[in-house]
Amino acid sequence: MAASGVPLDSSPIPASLIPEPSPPPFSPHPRLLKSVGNPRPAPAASRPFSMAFQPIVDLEDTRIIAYEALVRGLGNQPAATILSAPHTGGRASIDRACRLTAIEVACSLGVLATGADLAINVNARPASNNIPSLPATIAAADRAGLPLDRLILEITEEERIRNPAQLQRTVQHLRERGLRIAIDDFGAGFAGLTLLAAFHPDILKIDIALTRDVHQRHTSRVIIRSVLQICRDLDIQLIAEGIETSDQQHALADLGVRYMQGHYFAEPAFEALPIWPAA
Ligand SMILES: [Ca+2]
Repeated sequence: MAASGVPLDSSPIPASLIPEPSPPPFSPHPRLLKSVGNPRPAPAASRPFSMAFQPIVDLEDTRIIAYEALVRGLGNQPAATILSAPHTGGRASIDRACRLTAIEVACSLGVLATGADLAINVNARPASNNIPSLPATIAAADRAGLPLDRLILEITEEERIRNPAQLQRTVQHLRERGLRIAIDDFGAGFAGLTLLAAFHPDILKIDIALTRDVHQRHTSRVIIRSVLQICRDLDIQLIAEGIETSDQQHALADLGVRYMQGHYFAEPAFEALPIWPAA
């Protein structure tokens, strides 16, 4: 993407970018301390949630390229129980807290030493149809020692983007800081060709809606083959989500899909970084 008119790394964040309030200090859940073997003083107050991590795998090199952080309750309750609960500060506040927790927990678990990147989720805010500029998230990565080029932002679009120019500016600002941008859930809801055209992502994650029956549906295979060609032409990394069976994996591999994520390879692991292939 062209970089003209976008501030450099050391420049102040443009006023057009949405500010992100300073985070509270991170307080890991006591159970986490046991799993990482890195004792810290007992936290005064734990966060109301924690994280699970699911690998994104490279079928060609047989290695994990990234872990996606997925919010969970302290008892490994599903994300919906956290995200649908009322929170002071609203959904944007919980989304931000999730990102900060994901970075802190992943780094505590040793994601840096694995060589894999960390993927965290960002919602395009319905109120402004934009994404936040994430200074608190960037500061959390700095505090945790996570280089920004090891961080992937998976952008989910909850409503149709009405201001693509502003979205482009924010995305360009983040990419100049070294972060990589993924379009999440491509092919579902509003995350489609309009978002792809609005900015040039580094990564495209194809939604389970397209991969679920890929081995049985000619139409899905034709669409994925076409999307793969778009990604090759635009130098975008394509990841297929929701892989649950060997039939799906083989059908996608036959199409030329190299990167995949799903239960077939590894379940999301609560407060742990699962290995793949399993020993
Ligand atoms: Ca995601």
